[in-house]
Amino acid sequence: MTDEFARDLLVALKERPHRISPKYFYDAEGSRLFDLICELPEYYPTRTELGILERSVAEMAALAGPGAEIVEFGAGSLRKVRLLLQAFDAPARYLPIDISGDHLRDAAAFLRREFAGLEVQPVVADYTRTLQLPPAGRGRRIGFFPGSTIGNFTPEEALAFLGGAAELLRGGALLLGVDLVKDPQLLHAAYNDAQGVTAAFNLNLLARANRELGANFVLPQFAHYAFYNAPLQRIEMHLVSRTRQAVALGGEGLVLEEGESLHTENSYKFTMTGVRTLAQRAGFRPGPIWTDPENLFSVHWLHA
Ligand code: AVJ
Repeated sequence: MTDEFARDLLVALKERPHRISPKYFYDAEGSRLFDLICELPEYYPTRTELGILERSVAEMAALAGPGAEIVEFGAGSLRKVRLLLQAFDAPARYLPIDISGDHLRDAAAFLRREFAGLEVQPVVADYTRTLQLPPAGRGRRIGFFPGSTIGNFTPEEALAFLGGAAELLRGGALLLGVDLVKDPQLLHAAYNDAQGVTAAFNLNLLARANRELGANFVLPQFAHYAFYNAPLQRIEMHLVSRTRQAVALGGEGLVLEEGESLHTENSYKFTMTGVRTLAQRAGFRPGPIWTDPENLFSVHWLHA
């Protein structure tokens, strides 16, 4: 990961526009900051999705049927999948897929203790690439991709990911959590919180480069800049250079001009019909949609 980070950051600084994958946010400190984001008053997605799952998990369990196995793309917080495991009828197996083996082992140990009789089979893999899963059991295979993580993909990547998931889950379904298009002011606030946690999360990318790669980014010389790009239906996060400055990375010297930006994340927002159309093109048959009273967030049942 460190080598890949060094290589990608160097490429990001040399090419224009400067851009890097948001996957590099998530070292231990970045994951801690993301957990704090999820608790912010302005950041509605986590609590809204949890509310939707709590209200509708019985219906989801009925659709899944007995002895289902849950395949989670990215082993995120255990809170969400725990709701499914508690409500489903004798779930047979839980297969969390994550690139972090440590995180997976911790999560697996925890759930094995909590759900006796549940087989937990972690898969250390990058779920954005082609996946090999252990042979399916007898129950239906239900994919779980919450948190609107799909919003980090470009539309082409999202289609490719969903196409792969549809094949992997054939005969079962995908439970997909998606953030919705809404008042731009609400979107803007969710990525520009008053306490500056999102700014710290964004800047942690440079702090991480200083820690891991021996880079010399001066954090106060960079501004967190997040805005809603309405025509592209996405929040964009950038780190904008406040001055002309030199950066040393991997024995190379680079210059950032005043106002130059490093694009660190896209977070696409969707309409409900947009999700259904995309899912259909990827080989799913769209099923029920659950949402909150304010239509902030949506959870989709997609038949594979
Ligand atoms: C984890 C990708 C769903 O896009 O809202 C939160 C990440 N970035 N605040 C999102 C994030 C800034 C989050 N996802």
